[in-house]
Amino acid sequence: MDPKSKSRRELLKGGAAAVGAVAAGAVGTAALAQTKVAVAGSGLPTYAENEAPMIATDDDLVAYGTRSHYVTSKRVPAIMNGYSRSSPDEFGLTFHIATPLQDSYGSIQASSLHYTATTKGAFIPDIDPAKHTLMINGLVDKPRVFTMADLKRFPSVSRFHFIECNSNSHSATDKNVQSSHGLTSNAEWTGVLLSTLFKEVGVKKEANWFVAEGAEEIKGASTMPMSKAMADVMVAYGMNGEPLRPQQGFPVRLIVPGFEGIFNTKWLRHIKAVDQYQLNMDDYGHLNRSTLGAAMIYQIGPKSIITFPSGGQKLPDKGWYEITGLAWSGQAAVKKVEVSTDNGKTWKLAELKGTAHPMAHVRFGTMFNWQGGEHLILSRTTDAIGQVQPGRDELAKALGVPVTPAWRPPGNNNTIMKWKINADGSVTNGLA
Ligand SMILES: Nc1nc2c(c(=O)[nH]1)N[C@H]1C(S)=C(S)[C@@H](COP(=O)(O)O)O[C@H]1N2
Ligand SMILES: [Mo]
Repeated sequence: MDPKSKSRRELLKGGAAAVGAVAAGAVGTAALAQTKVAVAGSGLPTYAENEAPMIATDDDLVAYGTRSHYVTSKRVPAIMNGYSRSSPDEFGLTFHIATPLQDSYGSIQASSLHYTATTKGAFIPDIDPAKHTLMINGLVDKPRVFTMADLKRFPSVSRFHFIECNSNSHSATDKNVQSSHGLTSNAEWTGVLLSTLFKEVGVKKEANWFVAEGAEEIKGASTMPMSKAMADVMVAYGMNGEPLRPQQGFPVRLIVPGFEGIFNTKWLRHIKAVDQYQLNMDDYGHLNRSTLGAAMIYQIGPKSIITFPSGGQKLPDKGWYEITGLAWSGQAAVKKVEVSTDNGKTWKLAELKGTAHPMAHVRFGTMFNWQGGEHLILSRTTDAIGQVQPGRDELAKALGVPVTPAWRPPGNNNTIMKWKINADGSVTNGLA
């Protein structure tokens, strides 16, 4: 059944029920009547004018909630203007689906809106957790097959981490923040550290790398440095307080904090300790045989994006607004975020909203009194190891390439984005 027509039916049914409930509760009705008088001359609506209909919620809604039917924000396929992994991709599949960052609050995304990327497009493995296993073998002393129940018997960790696809690369052609930066999301992940499992099976000295493999027909498989496994990689089964969602790799996935998205293997079924880098299906040019080099290039640099006001939004009137957005780094926690409202001539320290966790998004904000002029607004992250988010021109100069509006820097593009507040309050891409 169409969920919309169902909720409309429930609404009508609920209206009748609400009338009955008010009539039955005499004390309640009297109390309400008093507040139905408008304050004379105040211009405020009467209570009755401000009243909302009561709607009935059915058992399913009570059992597992849903959002208000007034809230319609959605993930959409990443367009990315002809970039190789745009949707549809070179195989005709919808690979990457972007999260609506323009509508997000706080530092995490709702699980239902976390961006998602799946090489097989709409097809994902449908895994029965009771039957699923994770095998760890290769250069280990005691190879072992773990059930989901086995994994949950180890000490757990819960940590905030972002995931960001390497193709989350903005240019002057992006109309809004969902298109320019929607391939990153942040969540609280729960699971067991991979180092705990590796200690359990005993890693041999020569095992400098490990390969993680997903359960699909074309297996998502990546090679990563053993040093990263021992530092902070998680074998995660929980997300934002509940089991992983199918799109996020149910029942178990890898979280590789700060590494680009593709390494965060979903539907994880096999980890192999190896002595050399393995070239797998997932490599898309990530080949780097040096352990140190791999550790450097896989990690996302300090980055930030203003989500309000951003492309496609509008400031209705002159006056005060909070400029707000998200900041992160793939190598440390965020130390500070600065915001400029004059195209980078002057910078103001923004407030971080809550704790900045390592390799996690943190919300920032700063108040701005818009007096109707044109403004190029920018944000810039400095992380806890002192790295500063670079400007686009700065990076182009370092690479010795010209900056055209469509230029998307190679690799993990962590350059500064600009939004333009126009004189009429409309907001557009400031790189154009
Ligand atoms: N098994 C498997 N793991 C995978 C993928 C995949 O297609 N299969 N996609 C990768 C890519 S390209 C990205 S960007 C991240 C996205 O994680 P998310 O869908 O939870 O956002 O998962 C990675 N892990
Ligand atoms: Mo990706």
